[in-house]
Amino acid sequence: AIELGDGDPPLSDLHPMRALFKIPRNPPPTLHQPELWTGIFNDFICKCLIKDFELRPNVLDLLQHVFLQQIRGKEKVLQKHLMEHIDLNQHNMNSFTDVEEVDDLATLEVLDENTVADNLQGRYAKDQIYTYVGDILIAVNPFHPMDIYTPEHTKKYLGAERKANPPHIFAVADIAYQSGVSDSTDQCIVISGESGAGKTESAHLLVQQLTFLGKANNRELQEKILLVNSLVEAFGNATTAINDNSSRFGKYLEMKFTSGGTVVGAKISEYLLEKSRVIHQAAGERNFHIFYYMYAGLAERRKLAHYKLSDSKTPKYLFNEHVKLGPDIVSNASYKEQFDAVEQCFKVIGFTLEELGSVYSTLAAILISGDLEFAAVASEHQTDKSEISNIPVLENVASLLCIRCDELQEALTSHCVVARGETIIRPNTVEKATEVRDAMGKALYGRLFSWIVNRINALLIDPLNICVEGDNSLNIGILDIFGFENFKRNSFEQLCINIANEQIQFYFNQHIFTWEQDEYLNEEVDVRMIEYEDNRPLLDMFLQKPMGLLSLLDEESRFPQATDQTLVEKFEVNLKSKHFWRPMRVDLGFGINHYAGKVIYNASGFLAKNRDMLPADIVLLLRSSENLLISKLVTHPLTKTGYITRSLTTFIETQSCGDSGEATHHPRETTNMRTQTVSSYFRYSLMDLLSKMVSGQPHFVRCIKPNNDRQAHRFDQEKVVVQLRYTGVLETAKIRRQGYSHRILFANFVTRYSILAFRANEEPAATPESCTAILEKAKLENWAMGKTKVRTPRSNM
Ligand code: AD9
Ligand code: MG
Repeated sequence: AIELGDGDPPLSDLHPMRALFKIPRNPPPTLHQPELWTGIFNDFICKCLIKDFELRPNVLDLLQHVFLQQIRGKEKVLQKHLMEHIDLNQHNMNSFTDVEEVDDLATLEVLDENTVADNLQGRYAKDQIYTYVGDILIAVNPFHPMDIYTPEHTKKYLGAERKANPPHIFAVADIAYQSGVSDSTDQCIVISGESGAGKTESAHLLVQQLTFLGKANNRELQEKILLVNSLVEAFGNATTAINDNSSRFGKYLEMKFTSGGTVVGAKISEYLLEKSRVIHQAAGERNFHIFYYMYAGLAERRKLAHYKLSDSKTPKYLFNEHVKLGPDIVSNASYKEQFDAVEQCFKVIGFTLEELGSVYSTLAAILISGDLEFAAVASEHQTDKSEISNIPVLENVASLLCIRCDELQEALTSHCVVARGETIIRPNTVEKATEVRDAMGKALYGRLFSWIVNRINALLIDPLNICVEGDNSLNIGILDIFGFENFKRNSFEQLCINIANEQIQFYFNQHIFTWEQDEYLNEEVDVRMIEYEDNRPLLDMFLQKPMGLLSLLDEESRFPQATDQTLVEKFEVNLKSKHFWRPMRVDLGFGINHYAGKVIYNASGFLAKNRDMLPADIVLLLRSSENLLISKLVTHPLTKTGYITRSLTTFIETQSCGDSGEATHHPRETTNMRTQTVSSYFRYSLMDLLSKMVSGQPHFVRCIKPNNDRQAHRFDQEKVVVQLRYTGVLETAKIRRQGYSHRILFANFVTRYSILAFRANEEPAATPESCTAILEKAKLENWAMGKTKVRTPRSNM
């Protein structure tokens, strides 16, 4: 310990060292606590100097010298302590766990993976889940209810200066709203992050705040807008292995305001619903929520029989070894509540009771159709004929769809072709009939989903006609898509989802890059051109015509004889990109090196999924339904609102159903039927989405998942760092490091380093001159003086 004389003042009295070292006032440390001083000095050197400038012995010596002088004659003892504690050669940034937490990571003196993660971790431990990186909001999923979304919080963030409050998703809504109204420009809030990171929750909170900001004096409309998400998500979300409420579609919700900022309506665009989930779910996963809600809700109302649903046998489409019809579905109180809530949403938004009944009938028909069974019929001439072996099930489906039973049987077990001008009926094999059954279930669900979305839009796009023509109305869009996915087995759905994420990432990069450049321009700092990793080559590989992956897929889908094997070979021959490879020993496998990591896809089923065929016989039959909704679902176009809608569901078969030879479909059957593959529609949707996003000023929310177990208060640094890396938060850091990326406000710089050039009791002004004096005195090199900040290149620690 250091021996001090009685008269020694506490060191905290020395100004500006107190500010410099953040010496606690109460109680102030004295020289009796050398370990505290050592810690402070250590902290100071490491946090400021090493990080602001590449560590140079001359600076360190100088600083030590000044520091030791400041504490008046106790050099030797302190020096010994210092040397013991600071092993500069083995200095490791990561050992500093007491990183100062900041609201805005862009103000961190070090912007590397570990510092950022440390910062987020420190904040997360205090339930501060939101942090800014410049104008981007990072949201770390708390995995427990938070009390920061109360009406008081809503008011607190209303038109407030950003710095006045801690970071918050409400602040993003506010900024988007204020800039929209004041600049009269459309705004677009892009939420990204992996599955379960909190995108959908964030989207809800944004709508909540924007509805409040839009001060709708029409409470009814306000209520309707708030219900839209819940309603659409009941149909488009499902339990997956990762997230109990996983979005299985992309959603762009636009809120429409008058130029004065009053909310007048809303509109949803939906993208790429994962229809295959209707007929099959991976182990541990479930079908779309609505099926379970409806089952439980109808059971409680004793209406299962009305919709021909069994109360004793789980429908195949819901069957899952972990889900029992009785205890898990029918008696599930939460499902019943959800059903009531969904019905309430429908009613409040304006759906009629008749429409509701039709929706339930369609859902029930889909469920029951999954139980249709086919058996092979051997006959003299045809050995590949099939028939339905459970006629009562067929009758139920036909009755719910309001079509004729015999016609349904025929449409499932045979198909019409025209050969040499003659219409021929050809039988379907059991396999083919099963495919048709499943195609019908998927198509009905997809179309029902689109119809619901369109109906909501018709009811909610400025229902009161407030925005008269000529009024420059304002749109604020909120994009909530499915996050990047990499499962053990990845199929066509994952490919589309990941390409969409690739596109969003590209858009993000563009903006961050531009933002960075603007900052240099504003500060009038001369920098060399910054290069950055961009994923454009990957996007080109997917989207280019005619040799991009999607084009190749479409081309192959046009050949009846093509197989998934020939498809992968086509990819291999034509995709000349370092981002594509064929893994050894994986049948039908191909690998893509995505921005967020390598994914191995299995091409099995790609062609069928891309063709997404629904036989014309089924379309025509459904069109004849006496149920208006059903016939509407299969009549193109689906929309009455004039807005672009998803038309994945309009894909119907125009090819020869895999039949060989010269047979083609009867012309009558293909009239007015548009052929479009999933991938070509997907490409079109991406462009549609981008055009919407580009037309508005973007705001980014980056959701981070802190652990894989959905646990509250658990922060897995490694997992977070991976996300920071691929979401581009760290890419921004990388870009910054290449130039004078590190910036310190004059005032901060002077406070921090004045002792290098000024006496301890001096308080130099926060001017470029003071900063220059310090920089020159300390013989620092490679710095640039901006208009408000000193800039240095940061060392790559
Ligand atoms: V996916 O790509 O659609 O599978 P999301 O949308 O990113 O995914 P979601 O918003 O559904 O994730 O969040 C997952 C779960 O995290 C929610 O069901 C909540 O239980 C939890 N969560 C997310 N954000 C918050 C929050 N702000 N407060 C409390 C939250 N819980
Ligand atoms: Mg979601």
